Amino acid sequence: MSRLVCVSNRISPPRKSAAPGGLAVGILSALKRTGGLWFGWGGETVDQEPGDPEIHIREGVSYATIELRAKEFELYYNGYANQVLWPLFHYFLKGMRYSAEQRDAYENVNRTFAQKLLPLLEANDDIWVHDYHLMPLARRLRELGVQRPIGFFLHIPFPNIEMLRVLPTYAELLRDLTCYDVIGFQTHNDLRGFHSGIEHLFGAEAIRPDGRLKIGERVVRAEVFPIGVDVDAVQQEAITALPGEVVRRMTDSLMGRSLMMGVDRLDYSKGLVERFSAYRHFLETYPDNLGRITYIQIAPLSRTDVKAYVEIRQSLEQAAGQTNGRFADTDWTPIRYLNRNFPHATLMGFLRAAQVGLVTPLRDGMNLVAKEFVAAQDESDPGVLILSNLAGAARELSAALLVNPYDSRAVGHAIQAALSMSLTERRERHGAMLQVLRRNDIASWTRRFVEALQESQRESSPEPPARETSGESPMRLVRGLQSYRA
Ligand code: GDG
Repeated sequence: MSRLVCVSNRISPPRKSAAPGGLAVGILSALKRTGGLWFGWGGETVDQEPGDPEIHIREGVSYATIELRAKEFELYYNGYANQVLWPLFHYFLKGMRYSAEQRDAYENVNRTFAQKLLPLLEANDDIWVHDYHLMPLARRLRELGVQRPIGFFLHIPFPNIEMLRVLPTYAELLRDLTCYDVIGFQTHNDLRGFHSGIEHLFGAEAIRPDGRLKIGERVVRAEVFPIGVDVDAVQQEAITALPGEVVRRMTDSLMGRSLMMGVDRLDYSKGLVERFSAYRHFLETYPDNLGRITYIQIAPLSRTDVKAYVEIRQSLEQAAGQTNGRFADTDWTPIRYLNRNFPHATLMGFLRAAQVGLVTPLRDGMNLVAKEFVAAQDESDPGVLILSNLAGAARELSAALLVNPYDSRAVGHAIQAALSMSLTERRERHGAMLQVLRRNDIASWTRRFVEALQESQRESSPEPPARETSGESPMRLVRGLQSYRA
């Protein structure tokens, strides 16, 4: 039996509440199911050469964390990953700041990841790399002799070649991706974007009629694996949290008013400025709702060292202040805007308590909050999801009220429609969405990807030569020690 090794930029260390972020939520659910190793940066930067990985084992999952050099981390993470790749892949060209120095750091960090991971690998590993921080990792691992299957899943959108071509090193990026055996995308749209790049670089014949890519002698699978949620776990969390102290205090404070909830990392791609303006528009257009609805927006801070994130925070504080200043009464605040982090279960309780879920990113790979909102609802009296048609989730959740997040009038109308929707229609829409979520939950996402990875190995080489390891694997030694570290 093979072992699953997940690799991501940042790992959620054991004994700490999961960091807010869809990637961590997805990987952890995958590994809890299969067991295996999660390898990534542990959150510490150093001035000298990073040491060996630290390893913790908990509930069948091994966590191996590495340190990164402070200077390099700044250029790689705040720089190339989040000021080049993130804005570009989300179609925000204005926010993109390219520099060759950042690009070099990105390459170096990927080389470090490969070097530090190599000694931990075993002969039967299937390696699953996550997200845009680590696109060159397969190339680096191959250079070190790794022959096991390596898959890559992109959690964010993949742009069309006309957008990708803005990146000076776009060809290298595409070539690096073809070093993987399986490349997974959230939606068909992203796969089409990737295909447009492959066609541009290698010609249309590189995409075979069966969908496989033929790049030189290599056959690569590029497919769609929309990430899902653990429906039963979310439901259970929501039901349990609802009567708990924190959620109870919140619902009591509503004094019978309708609740509209938004939960997003504070990120310009999540469309919060546009959302606040749509809500203002709604209050102006439908003044009967004044004093009758409370909108709670939870937006934990993220990437606080990147300028664009500092700016968006200021704009939001201003926008929330303006709306509250204009419409609030002595006993009512229209927007409660919180930059706090909550335990996941509490969030699910908040979502269950809401009559409206407002999820309006300007561009999003998938958006798990939209799926969690549906899963958290009471099936007999469900709330209504308002969802951006520019989120990957809109493909599956077509029974939501779909809106263009830039159109504040349309979003305002959707809020009104959600608040006045009949129980029959709410149930119909919710039932349809729940069915989709159950069919494609987090377990089937993991299973489908891992199966594709294993099949790719059988397809390309029936008897893969194992990488030679001398003596006992360090991973096995650590398992023997059963070292637990907080
Ligand atoms: C990336 C892609 C894709 C939120 N606040 C807290 C918290 N959360 C949880 C939510 C949800 C997750 O974090 C956020 O996931 P999203 O999908 O909404 O957004 P990204 O972080 O941008 O995720 C995205 C995803 O990867 C998965 O592939 O869907 O498109 O951008 O689960 O509930 N969790 C905790 N405290 C919080 O305050 N514990």
